[in-house]
This record gives sequence, C-alpha cells and structure tokens, in this order.
Amino acid sequence: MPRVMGIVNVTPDSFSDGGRWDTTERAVAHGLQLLGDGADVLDIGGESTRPGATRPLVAEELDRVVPVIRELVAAGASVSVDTMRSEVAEAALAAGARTVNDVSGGLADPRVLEVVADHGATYVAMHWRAHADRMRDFTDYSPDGVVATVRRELAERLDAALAAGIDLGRIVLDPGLGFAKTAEHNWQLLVFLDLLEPLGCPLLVGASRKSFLGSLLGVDGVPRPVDEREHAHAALVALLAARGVDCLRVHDVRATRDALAVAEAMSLRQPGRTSWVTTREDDA
Ligand code: PMM
Repeated sequence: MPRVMGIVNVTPDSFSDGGRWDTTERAVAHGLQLLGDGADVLDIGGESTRPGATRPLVAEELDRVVPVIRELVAAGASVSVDTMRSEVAEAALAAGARTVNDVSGGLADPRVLEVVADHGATYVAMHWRAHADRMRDFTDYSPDGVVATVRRELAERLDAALAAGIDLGRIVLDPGLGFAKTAEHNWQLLVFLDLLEPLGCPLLVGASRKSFLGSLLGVDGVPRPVDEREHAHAALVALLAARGVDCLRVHDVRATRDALAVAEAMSLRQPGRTSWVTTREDDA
C-alpha cells in the first residue's frame, strides 16, 4: 500500500488550509494529530504554491518551517520539507528533516540538488514550469500532449538530480497535479500514470483538495468548496492504491487511511492470493 505523507502548511495563504496552522504551536499540534492518524511522513511547507500566490522572503520561510521541523523530529516524526529554496532545504535537513520535496524539481534553485546530494537525503522532484504567479501561462502541452510532455520534462529533472549526485534509490517523481495544469490535464495524468513508471522511480501523487476535484463536484459552474472534497479524494486514493502508487500527499490522513484499508482488503482477496480462502473461524 502507498505511504501516506501528511501535509502541514505553515502558511497564511495556502488554498487548502491557509492560516489554520500558521504558528509553530498550531503547526506542531497539527503534525502530531496527523501522526496519530497514521501518517508515515509529515511534509512541512512555508510557501504557498496556490495559483497567483506571491513568494515569502527566505527569512520568513525559514522562520515558519525550521522550528516546526525541529519539534516534530524531536517527537519522532519522519519529516519532509516542502521547499524550492536551497537555504531552506539546508536548514531543514540540519534540523532533522530527511526528505526535500521540491515542487520545482530543481528548476527554481538548482543548488537544492547539491544540498540534497550532500546530505544523502531523499528527493521528491515534481513536474513544474513556473512560479505560482505565472503558472497559468504555461499550460500548453502541444504537440505531444500532457502525459508525454510531463514524462519528458520529469526525465530531464531526474537526469539533473542524478548529475548532482543524488542516488537513484532516493528520488521520487511527482506529476504535479494542478501546477500549470488544467483539470483535464490532471485527469489525463492520473489515467495514464503508468506511463511514468518506466522512469524507474517511485511515484508520489498530490491530489488532496485540489480544484479539479472541486470542479468535478461543482454545480452550475460553482466548484465544491475546498473542505468538502474529501469523499471524492478518498475514492481517488483507493483507485490510486489499486494502481500501485507509492506515496500520497494528503491533508486528511484518517480518511486516506480508511480508503487504503478498503483498497488493501480488496487486494488481499484477489484470486490467487491465499487469503481469498476463508478459514472456519472466518466463516463463524
Ligand atoms: N501540491 C502542493 C504543494 N506541494 N508537493 C508535491 N510533491 N506534490 C504536490 O502535488 C504538491 C506539493 C499544493 O497543495 P497544498 O497547498 O494543499 O499543499
């Protein structure tokens, strides 16, 4: 079953949960709650990547994430830092984070790759084309279409990560749902996710609360509000688990765990698996 990465956005302005966990105390409490709900990893971020968002100063981002990372590591969590900046990656790894989740795949600040390589950390490289204030201008995937183009552009980021000295076994790739993508692009990437498998890395998917779910569930062109998309997301989680996705980046860890329990119960009973054969006790 996929690993579950619980999201802790220490930001005032994330689209999904902006402002809810924007002090160290609140963010740590939320991280502990996600751990209790069954998160395998906590992803701590201090920059909103919501379409149209402006970037915080480096010092602001550091102030947001480093104290939270330190406390959650001390509490025994496996921590990832969601950053595109080498200074923040460096400080986060020094504070005990083990993974750098770089939504730009090394494009925003190529030095992130060297920092990750130097620390022997795990690297999540997401497909990305531009910062949040401009990404809506980069949704043209012609002539090859979104799946082939994302695959090619992710392969380039993989090559850059390997060239910087990051081990292949420590690289995770992510199609970057919602980042310079329309709703239709996101669905295409989900349907044809297997086409990214030949790149040879585990795949992470972040669909939680994203606007393509809001528009799917919307009525008369009015999207379903951000905090009412969880049932649809849970359905997607179960489908992705059945497809063998390696990691899911989610806000609601409990709902995700429930969906994974269903997926696992089904998969264990596939014909050919021994647990399909019931015992006397099972029948009782
Ligand atoms: N999405 C967001 C932020 N970070 N990281 C990865 N690897 N993949 C994603 O899809 C992703 C990400 C934006 O969502 P949020 O504002 O709810 O965190």
